[in-house]
Amino acid sequence: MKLYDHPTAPNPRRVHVFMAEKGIEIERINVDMQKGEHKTEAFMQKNANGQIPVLELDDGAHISESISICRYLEALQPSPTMFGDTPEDIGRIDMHLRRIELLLGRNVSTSWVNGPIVAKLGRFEQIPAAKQQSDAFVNNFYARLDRELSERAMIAGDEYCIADITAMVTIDFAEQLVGLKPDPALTHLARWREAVGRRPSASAS
Ligand SMILES: N[C@@H](CCC(=O)N[C@@H](CS)C(=O)NCC(=O)O)C(=O)O
Repeated sequence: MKLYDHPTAPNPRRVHVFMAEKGIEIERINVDMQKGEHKTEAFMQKNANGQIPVLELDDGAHISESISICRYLEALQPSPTMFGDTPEDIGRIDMHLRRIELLLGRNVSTSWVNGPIVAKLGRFEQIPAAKQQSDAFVNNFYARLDRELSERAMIAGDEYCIADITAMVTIDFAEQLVGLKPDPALTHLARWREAVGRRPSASAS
């Protein structure tokens, strides 16, 4: 197998952290996004979205979407589980994962697209009202996570899982590149971030 990715991009980071948790190693192919390698015709054959990461299987098939790649790897190597192993755990973890991706991730993405870094690229019309709304959503979501983390150790329960990986990567991206740092007064969220950051997988790149 080969993983087409980039050492510092956030979506590939989810797969890197997941692989580190599982002790999985895969040959990496660095896609130079500055040079637009992810938009070439050859790359679009691998992923019609023109995005990384993409997993190339030994038979030449391709799987893109970070979570789909993680699910494929989990099916190959179930232990230690990151998606749950009982019906209840699987449902609960998936619920939290979807909330992180569809609510937090989507709004961080709106703030990113309408923020100063992307504005300089001139690729998207800037909509300041959308950014104002998504910034507020993200800050409210941080407060909600803080309340939830006052009652349990990790995002989806007491065990570390794929929802923690996705939340950590999304929040780090929001903090470092979108200017959406969680308020330090959210002490439960800060405690959780410290705990997930102490895991060796957190620095996988
Ligand atoms: N939903 C995809 C998103 C992938 C994605 O947005 N990747 C970024 C790098 S972090 C990318 O390739 N951006 C270039 C583009 O969208 O043109 C996933 O979860 O893997």
